[in-house]
Amino acid sequence: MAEYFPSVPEIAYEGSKSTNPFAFKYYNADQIVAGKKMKEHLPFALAWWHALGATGTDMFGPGTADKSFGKTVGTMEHARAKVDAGFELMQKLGIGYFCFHDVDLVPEADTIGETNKRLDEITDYMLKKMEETGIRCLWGTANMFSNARFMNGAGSTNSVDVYCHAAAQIKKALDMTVKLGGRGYVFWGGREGYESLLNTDMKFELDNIARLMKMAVDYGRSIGFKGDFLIEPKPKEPMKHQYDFDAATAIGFLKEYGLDKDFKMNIEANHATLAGHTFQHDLRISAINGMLGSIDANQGDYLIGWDTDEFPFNVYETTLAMYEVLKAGGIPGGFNFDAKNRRSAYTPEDIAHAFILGMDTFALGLLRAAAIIEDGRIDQFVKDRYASFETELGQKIRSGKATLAELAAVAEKNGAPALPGSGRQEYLESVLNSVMFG
Ligand code: XUL
Ligand code: CO
Repeated sequence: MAEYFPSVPEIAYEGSKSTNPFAFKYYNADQIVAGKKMKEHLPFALAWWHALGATGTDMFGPGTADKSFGKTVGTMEHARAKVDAGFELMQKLGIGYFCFHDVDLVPEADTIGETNKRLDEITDYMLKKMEETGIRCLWGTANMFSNARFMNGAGSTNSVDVYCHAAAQIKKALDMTVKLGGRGYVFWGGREGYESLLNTDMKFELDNIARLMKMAVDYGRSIGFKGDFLIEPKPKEPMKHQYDFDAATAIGFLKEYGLDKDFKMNIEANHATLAGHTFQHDLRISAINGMLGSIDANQGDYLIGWDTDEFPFNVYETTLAMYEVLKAGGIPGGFNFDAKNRRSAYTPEDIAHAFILGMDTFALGLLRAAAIIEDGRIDQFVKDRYASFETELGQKIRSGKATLAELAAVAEKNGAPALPGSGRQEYLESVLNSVMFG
């Protein structure tokens, strides 16, 4: 079989002193960290759309990377070459999972029936590769934002015909996710939002999105899908305002419509920062609600106001993210590199370097997060900070048994309270640095 990345060797762990550009410096799959192998903490996934599809095109110019894999783009031959290239890349990098949109896999045909036939053919081919290699599917999804028909959204569209088309795509994407044994099914509502409230019935749209999700859950469960449905929040881009703004908003929506038992969050770092939060914030919000499902592992650029989908290299961010993941006892999903090379890094070797960077950055994050927990100073500080609520009165408040009048009487008796203990932020930041850098 043709080799699509002949200049990329199998990537092995060589340790932090290695200067080999084609080696992991920190990601050592079988190394035990906090009681588990690194590869079990970090089920990495390749995003079909970026790794095998994105060419670096932007608003001002065409692609710079050749992702034709020697075939004519838009043909089934090309679709099969992408499968071969993708599995070769995943095997060379030791990546155990992939994620896909329906239209990442095959060119869309004029009719749903013909597109579905193509999808059956390609998933048969992928299944064979999966059996040969042991590589698995992390999650599937339907692309309900690229085609012009979705200009006003899918679940939030004003057109009942478009709504039906979205239903057909979700149904097929769920069939494929089950066929490929996917752990999750994602809803990213790229066009589920609005540009102007002058033309938008917000309540109507939210109700309809929830109805579509409910139908998806009913159908998914009826065909044996046991994994998590996932909402991937994002505040804006492409729409001015997107309904799944951030984790807190999406969780509120799921609870409002009774969908919270079937759904969890797929938190993307760059989406969290676009919402004005840290990555860690949205992970914490998800975790405390029991809804930390999966992660889209990338990073944004703090100077740029859109979704740059960069491979992560910010070790502070991945350390604090892995701290949340470890404290939550792990995630049922995985770490999908929803990330792409920069436009000027267009060669096949650049793709390998990008994954090495991302995997090493998360491995470092895992190592440092485990060290923070092991060190214990930060966790102990947080516990001590709330110690006044360990008193009898504090316990009564926490168990919901105290009344406002009773507390007012205590306040009157005690007089003005002393200032609460210092937050010691700068001290804690220096603890973090000393644990991270030794
Ligand atoms: C877009 C984005 C999507 C989802 C899947 O910002 O993150 O690629 O991950 O539709
Ligand atoms: Co994403």
